[in-house]
Amino acid sequence: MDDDEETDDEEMDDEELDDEEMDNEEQVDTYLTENDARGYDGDIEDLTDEDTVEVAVGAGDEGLAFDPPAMRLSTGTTILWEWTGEGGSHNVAPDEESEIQEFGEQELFEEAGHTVEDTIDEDGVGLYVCEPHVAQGMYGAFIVE
Ligand SMILES: [Cu+2]
Repeated sequence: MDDDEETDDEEMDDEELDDEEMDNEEQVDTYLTENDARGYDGDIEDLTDEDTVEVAVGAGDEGLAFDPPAMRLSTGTTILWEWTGEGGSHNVAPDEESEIQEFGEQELFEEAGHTVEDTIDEDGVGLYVCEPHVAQGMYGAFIVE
């Protein structure tokens, strides 16, 4: 009987972990789908265990997307936002419903080669938007775990 109880407990823990992961994924997917995020096809790019990841600001045919629009990162990863020079002036503004708030660039920049670096030391979900291009679906999101 003792063995059975132990097994049940382990199964419970696994389910709780899966639920938490699913919540993060669902949050990212819902956010990007509801906002018609450009370039998002349902794929959350797995970039865990990378020290630094690059996100193009002004990607896609018209320069009105983030690339990748959705990604999964490990805690402590540095995000390097790099402006492409396409699509006009952009910023990277954390959404007010974003769990992680300490990242991005509030100011507008247009010129190619502008970069901003953020090292993300907390777990959770980051949701963000380029404020001048809300109507064009310039949205992005990431999971840190
Ligand atoms: Cu923009």
